Amino acid sequence: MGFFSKVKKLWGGNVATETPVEATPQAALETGSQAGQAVEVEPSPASEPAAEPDLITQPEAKPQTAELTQAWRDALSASLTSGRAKISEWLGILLSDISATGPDLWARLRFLFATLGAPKAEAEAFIAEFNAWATAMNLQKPEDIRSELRYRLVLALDLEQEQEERTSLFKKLTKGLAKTKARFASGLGALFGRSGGLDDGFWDELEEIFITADMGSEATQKLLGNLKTRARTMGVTEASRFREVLSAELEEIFPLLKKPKVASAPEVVMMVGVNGVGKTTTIAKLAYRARLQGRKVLIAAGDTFRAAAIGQLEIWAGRVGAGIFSKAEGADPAAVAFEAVDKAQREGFDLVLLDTAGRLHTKVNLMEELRKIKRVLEKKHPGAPHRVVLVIDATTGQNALSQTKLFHEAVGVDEIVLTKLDGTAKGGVMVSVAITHKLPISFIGLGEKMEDLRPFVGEDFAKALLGDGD
Ligand SMILES: Nc1nc2c(ncn2[C@@H]2O[C@H](COP(=O)(O)OP(=O)(O)OP(=O)(O)O)[C@@H](O)[C@H]2O)c(=O)[nH]1
Ligand SMILES: [Mg+2]
Repeated sequence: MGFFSKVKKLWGGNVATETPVEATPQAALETGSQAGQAVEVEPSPASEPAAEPDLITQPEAKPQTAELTQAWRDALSASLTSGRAKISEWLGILLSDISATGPDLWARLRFLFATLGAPKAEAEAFIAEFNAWATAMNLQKPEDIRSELRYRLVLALDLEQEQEERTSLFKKLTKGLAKTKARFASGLGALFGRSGGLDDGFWDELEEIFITADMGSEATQKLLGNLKTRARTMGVTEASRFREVLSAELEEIFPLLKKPKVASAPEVVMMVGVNGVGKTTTIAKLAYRARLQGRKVLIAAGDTFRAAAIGQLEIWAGRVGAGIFSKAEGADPAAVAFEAVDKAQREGFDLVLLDTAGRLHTKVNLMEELRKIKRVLEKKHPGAPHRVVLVIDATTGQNALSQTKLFHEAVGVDEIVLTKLDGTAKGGVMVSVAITHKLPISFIGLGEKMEDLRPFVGEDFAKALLGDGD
């Protein structure tokens, strides 16, 4: 569900092209702002016209300026009604001649939302939040403003699955994987280019490539076994056709992510992982995503070992517009978890993201503590934690395997977030984790910005890794 839950039904030709009518204050109230009202609205059939009271008006305070000429309005409306959501096209029109945030941009955004029939309260909340973020993060470069606005609109309007957005993410993934690809694929090109069949020499060479790519011996053996079977099934006997086999195997190697069943709100997500892997920043990024999708998010500071960890979370919560629950340094993390869920239940939060400490995984205490937190959560809120998410730093290579084993045995990991994939040559570790532990990867971190955490798609990963140019 996007933030503008009622907008998507209008996409694809049914956008309001008439001058939008003014929303009554009552209608604005009924549509609710995002806070505490993340009510799932079933999209109605595309043919259903928008309810008039939900439409917002053109900005009254600002008379038509050069930026809001009729020609500009017509161009934007035409782009929006052209049948498909071509994000870059309408975003280009929206931002033409705009180089800074300010009244001109807000007026244009109001027109965009009015044309889409967005509830006024949500449109105003979007603008206010974007403004606050741009100020807090000191967004000044036009490309940063554009990139931030695009991410926000894509999530708010639920457009992440649109082809164009997927293509843009794919490009980013390819860029992030460049070093891994260089290592993983160096040698593959020569191997696939040679004439002849899949003889022992071929398999030995392939094994060496996998080992060099930091895949580890256990995963390498499993992968080789799978590939032999797959080559037989596909009837591939030539080295020159082996790329198809490897590509098909990689596309299927990553288990699919299961949607958690949440019988009653809040959904509780427990983040685990060793020191410095990116747990806290990933929590901020996940909170940010969820907020942009219209959910009410509470961050719980379960890493009570360092005051700085609590402070870091408080800052992030403030920035991304999430609630925060924290206790003093040294407090019992299980008590933090319990009280945070209690607060979430009382105050109608949709999602609780629980940070935990990440001291060395070789310390047994940490695992005991995590088990205790899990037990307390289960007791407090049946079904919780709905997801235990293990954060892994891609740059650690083979250590990722032992970390996964330890955390999985201790608390049962549901999914993995792989951070710092940008700039490392060790991304091949994803393949070994998937093969060895059969755990799905939900998100990958491709940089330090909020928008750099993106859903993982195995098929795209395989394509990016084995695509042209190796
Ligand atoms: N390049 C890059 N840096 C990242 C990514 N994710 C996190 N980081 C950086 O990694 C560093 C550590 O992140 P934290 O979120 O503090 O890690 P943590 O796991 O909470 O660490 P502790 O609380 O000390 O256990 C920060 O500087 C982040 O900006 C990513 O995907 N790419
Ligand atoms: Mg942390």
